Amino acid sequence: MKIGIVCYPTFGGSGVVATELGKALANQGHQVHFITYSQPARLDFFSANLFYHEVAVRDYPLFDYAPYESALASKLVDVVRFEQLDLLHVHYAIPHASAAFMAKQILATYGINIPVVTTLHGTDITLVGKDATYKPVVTFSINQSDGVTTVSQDLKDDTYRHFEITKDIRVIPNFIDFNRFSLQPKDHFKKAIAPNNERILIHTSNFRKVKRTADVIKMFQKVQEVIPSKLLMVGDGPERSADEQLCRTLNICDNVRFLGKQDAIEEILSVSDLFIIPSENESFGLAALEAMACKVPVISSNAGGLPELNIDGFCGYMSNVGDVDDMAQKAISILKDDETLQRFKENALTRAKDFDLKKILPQYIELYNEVMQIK
Ligand code: GMT
Repeated sequence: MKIGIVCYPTFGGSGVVATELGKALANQGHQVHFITYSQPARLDFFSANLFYHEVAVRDYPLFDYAPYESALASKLVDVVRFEQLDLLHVHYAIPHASAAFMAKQILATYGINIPVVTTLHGTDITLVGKDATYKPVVTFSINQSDGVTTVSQDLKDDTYRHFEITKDIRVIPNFIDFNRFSLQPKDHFKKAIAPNNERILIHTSNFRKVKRTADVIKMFQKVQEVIPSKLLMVGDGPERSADEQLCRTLNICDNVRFLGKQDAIEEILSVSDLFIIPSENESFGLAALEAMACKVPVISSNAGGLPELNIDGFCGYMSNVGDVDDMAQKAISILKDDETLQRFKENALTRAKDFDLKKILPQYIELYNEVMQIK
């Protein structure tokens, strides 16, 4: 197949899923064309089956806001026509699904019928998409897609709840590539962070409000009072400064390190003992799955699709959103002795295997074949 993938090329979960999916399809011999405004973060190598087409947005003094959606639609028309693509797969509804719809209409005037698959990732539905600013366009473009997927049952339910959707939605969860995410021997790194063999807790995100990063710090403050431990805060975003200030106020700076954005996240996860994800909402929680694949158990909130990933009492625990006392207590119960911690670590890996790329990739290929047949 010749597949066009549209995504946000950043470190965000939707861009990561889109890029990893494209790489996996290319490994299977499909030709994959990424169409976006800059090189996707995890597409930094050469492969014979991978192509990247940059969407250039022309600036003009008249524009307060450059029309990216029009530039993207035009680029899609161009790439589909001249690379003879079989299918477009767009990740994140806004503005990718509507740009794909426009491209599809234009391509029809050339006698080309290009099927479009839209994957909804979370905030495109739960936060941004349901806002009246975008809702009619999001509803329309989902309904016009030939195939629609969500990354969890919860996101599927939310989509039907908030939008008037006439299309069938298929749940295809996030996946993990064990070739990259698995426990690596990084003892020297562990020693540097936790010289006295303290437990290492970790949070990775884009530090947006929805991640409730302050809860990570508040629960850690309670954990480190009982168990000698360190906290690694990985990533960057709007809440980081306030979180750093909170650490100063709580007087725990010696035990907390803000590492900023990191590429080799699997190496940092490999020295970690517990992953914290207390999000207000989380359609799936790819960051938690990456941790589990590296044998790191998870303390999560029970919001959104997190209960579809984290099995309470097996590979971690769940708490109500904002209940930092409960999160701290449950973290302590996992970290308190080596035997318990080891059991949760093994279980985390066991659970991650349910989302092995090898199991999930065929579900996308099956959907591609279905939408190509009805075209
Ligand atoms: O988590 C974020 O803020 C990034 C966001 C995105 O759209 O890139 O991630 C969403 O998509 C991921 C991949 O499908 C999911 O694993 C995340 O749970 C989801 N984030 C939210 O729902 C907040």
